[in-house]
Amino acid sequence: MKIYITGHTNPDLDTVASAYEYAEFLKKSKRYEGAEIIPVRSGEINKETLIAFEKFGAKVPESIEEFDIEASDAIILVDHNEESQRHPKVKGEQVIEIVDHHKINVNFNSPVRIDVKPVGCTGTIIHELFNMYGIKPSKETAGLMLCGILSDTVGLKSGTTTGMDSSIAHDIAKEQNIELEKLTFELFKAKSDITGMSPTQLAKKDFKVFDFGGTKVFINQIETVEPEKVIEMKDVLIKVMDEVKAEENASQGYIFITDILKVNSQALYSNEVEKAVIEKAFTTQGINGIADIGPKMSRKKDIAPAIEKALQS
Ligand SMILES: [Mn+2]
Repeated sequence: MKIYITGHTNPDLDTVASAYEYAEFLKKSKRYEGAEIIPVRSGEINKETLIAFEKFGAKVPESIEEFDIEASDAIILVDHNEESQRHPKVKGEQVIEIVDHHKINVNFNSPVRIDVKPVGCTGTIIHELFNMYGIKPSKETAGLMLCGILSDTVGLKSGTTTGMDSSIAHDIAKEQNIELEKLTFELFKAKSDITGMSPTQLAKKDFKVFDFGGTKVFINQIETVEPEKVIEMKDVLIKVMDEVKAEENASQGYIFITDILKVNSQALYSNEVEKAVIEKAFTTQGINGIADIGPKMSRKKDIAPAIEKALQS
């Protein structure tokens, strides 16, 4: 039997890294002895992910597209659970485990092992599992965990950061003699690099599609140290949104531009319905397609729940 481990589509650093990390955990803990464990990625990796894998000498998982997944194979989801964020090759009946730190929105026909914790990063949960089983992650895996934590918690500053994320990050940094601030800055720089990206690519840079009570909502987030560079492109970004929404089967679509140094986000919307949702969700006022939503950084904790709530009422 083969067991594939995959993160969400349009992958970010934590999602690709946690597939790699969890593969090592399963092999070392011998949970599925005899099975072939294969970490994969559900899409092209971004610059930040590439830098992290290169820095720690880890091999980037191959694309799920390269494999013929058979009905007898099993699939493990890391860093996501919702059907709208799974790769089309992932069939619900093949899922045997979920390791995640997002809101749960699943429905399976058979029992599934689920490890979900409200921490800042999936890598943190996997690190905890290593500890619980008395095994140690390799240097590469620990390095990726550190990068994933810094990326997902925006340098341990996001509201999603827990003491567990912070202490694991500090432990790994100490063990490998890494300066946290320096590594954080390297990742921030890679994350903010939008050179060569078309408006459509930028509009889909880091998006997720949510199903909020039947309404499909596209939420893209651009985390950057140079928000003005993105805001300069506001009008063209808004213009491509109709096409992007159609492609992703979403009836609403938003782009959030997050200034990761100043800890502030602005929302772009493309019609009056979306404008009303943003104004209600964040008690703000939109002007010409853009609204300041204040010191909010986390899509999971600050942004998506506020939109879901505004849609419900
Ligand atoms: Mn994550």
